[in-house]
Amino acid sequence: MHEDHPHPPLANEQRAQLETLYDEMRPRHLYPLWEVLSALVTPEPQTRALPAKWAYNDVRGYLMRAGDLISAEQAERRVVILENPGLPGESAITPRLYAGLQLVLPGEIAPCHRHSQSALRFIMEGDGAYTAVDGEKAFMKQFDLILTPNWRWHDHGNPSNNPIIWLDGLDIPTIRAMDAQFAERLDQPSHPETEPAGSNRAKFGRGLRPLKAGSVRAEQPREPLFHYPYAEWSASLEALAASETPDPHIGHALEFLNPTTGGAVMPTISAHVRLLPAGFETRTRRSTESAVFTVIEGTGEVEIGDQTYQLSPRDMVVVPSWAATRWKAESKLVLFAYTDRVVQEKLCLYRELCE
Ligand code: GTQ
Repeated sequence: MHEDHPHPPLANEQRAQLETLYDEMRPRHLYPLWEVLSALVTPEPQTRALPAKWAYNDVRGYLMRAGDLISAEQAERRVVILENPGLPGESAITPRLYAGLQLVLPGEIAPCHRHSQSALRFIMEGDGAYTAVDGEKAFMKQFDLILTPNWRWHDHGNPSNNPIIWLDGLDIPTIRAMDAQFAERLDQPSHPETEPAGSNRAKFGRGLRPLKAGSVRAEQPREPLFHYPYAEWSASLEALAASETPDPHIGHALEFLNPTTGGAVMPTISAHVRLLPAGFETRTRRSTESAVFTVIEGTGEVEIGDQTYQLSPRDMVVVPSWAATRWKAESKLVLFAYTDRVVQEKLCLYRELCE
């Protein structure tokens, strides 16, 4: 297990007797740890996930073809999954995260359901469609972030004249690893309206929260704020960039927060945006979180492990755990990212290595 303490070699006769022992153990579902220990307990993270990049227009082409072949109602969710090339068949972009591009055509409704998985939507194209969370609509604009936290009813509708496409980020593999998944459909396509559109932002998006008399806290969902508009986060990011020198490893960065906890937006997914000024190159960084990035604005390059990808708007890349990563901005580069950092922090596992 440790290279500085090599194991004494096995004699041939000893090896043969051990193999006999293993043969007798195997039908009883018993295995020798010492044969696998070094693969189980590794000095550094060993992930099956590989770095990868998807160009938006490439995925969009397949998604629009699917749009001609199957309705949102028939599909329940019309989504092309971005699958990590190292995790074939797992519907996962990292061992803990899922990614897909979802299309809702004008006039369509993706019917109301709820599930144990938490989801975020990052709007890639179109405006005027909505996600309703427990019957409150959030109307989408390009590059808005919308959450559908776990077990909240959600339906998507597109009353606009243009197709709407967004990046779905879910914790499907994490919840699968817990064997804790439940899901149900509402008996009608759209949840009845419970609150006017925008209520969540008015009540929780401005550093305020409802107050009631008495010692009992006003009842509210765990994640009451679920819409983070581009107009707001980009203004904050520009203001930050104007007021500080960029962090040498990640540039200027702002994390999206749950206003009731000051922590990550959902129990299993962290999300943030970054701005790298034109010409800026980060230093190399590794972290145990796995991350999905999309380019909002600008061009540049990213090195992820032994891969180098050219970046242009709406490209999507996946950074596996512990892959050495370096970003270069050609023009001003703005990125959106979601990661599993919050899970690792709760488990006291999160680590970074900054060179
Ligand atoms: O919109 O609720 O990409 O349930 C995968 C599963 C989207 C959704 C996905 C889902 C959804």
